Amino acid sequence: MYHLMKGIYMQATKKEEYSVLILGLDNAGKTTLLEQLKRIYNEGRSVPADKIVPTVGQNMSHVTVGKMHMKLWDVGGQENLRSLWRAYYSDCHAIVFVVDSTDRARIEECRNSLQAVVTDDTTEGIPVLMLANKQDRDDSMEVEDIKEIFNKIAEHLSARDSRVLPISALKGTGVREAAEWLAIRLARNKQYRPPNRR
Ligand code: G3D
Ligand code: MG
Repeated sequence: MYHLMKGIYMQATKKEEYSVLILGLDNAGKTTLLEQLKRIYNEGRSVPADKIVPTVGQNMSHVTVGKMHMKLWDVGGQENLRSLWRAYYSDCHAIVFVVDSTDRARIEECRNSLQAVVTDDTTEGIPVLMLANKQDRDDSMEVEDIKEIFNKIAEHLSARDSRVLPISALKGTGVREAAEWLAIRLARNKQYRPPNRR
């Protein structure tokens, strides 16, 4: 009886946590976004923008958005690292796909890459947030144009939550809105993909 009670107690007190996978081509701004989220939600414990180096392997950080605990995974986006993304799909609760809005030359590569992510069986039904990053730059594509490019993919997403939002990971513009959108969708999808407890 004691053990049973203890078990129930442990279940109730363990923190609920959602894993969020941050994907996108190299140079999209994934690590900058992760650091910005830490800056906003974890009281400034982050690496300054000029100290961020290209990601080899992965960065992981915990952030708390409102009452929701998130574990954020920033996995390297270089072509040879993209094959590793799949290993994370089945354990994640949402995907954030970061797009460099100034990189017109690679927008097609970006679209194909996102397409591969969302059509994978193991990502079925989880929320996908596309972020049109670097909106602070004069040469960035409009969010409407980026939406159009990703419209075709959105057809695959019809049964799940997806959204395209404009941000500047560097300046922090739109980052709160993105995090709040995620928090709402993660909670809404709770029955389908329950949080981890730790
Ligand atoms: P990645 O982790 O997706 O590979 P990084 O990308 O976060 O390392 O960012 C790649 C470069 O883009 C960095 O510039 C970074 O400062 C810049 N960047 C990221 N987000 C933004 C943004 O919102 N606006 C602008 N203007 N630049 C951004 P460097 O020069 O260090 O390579
Ligand atoms: Mg990086």
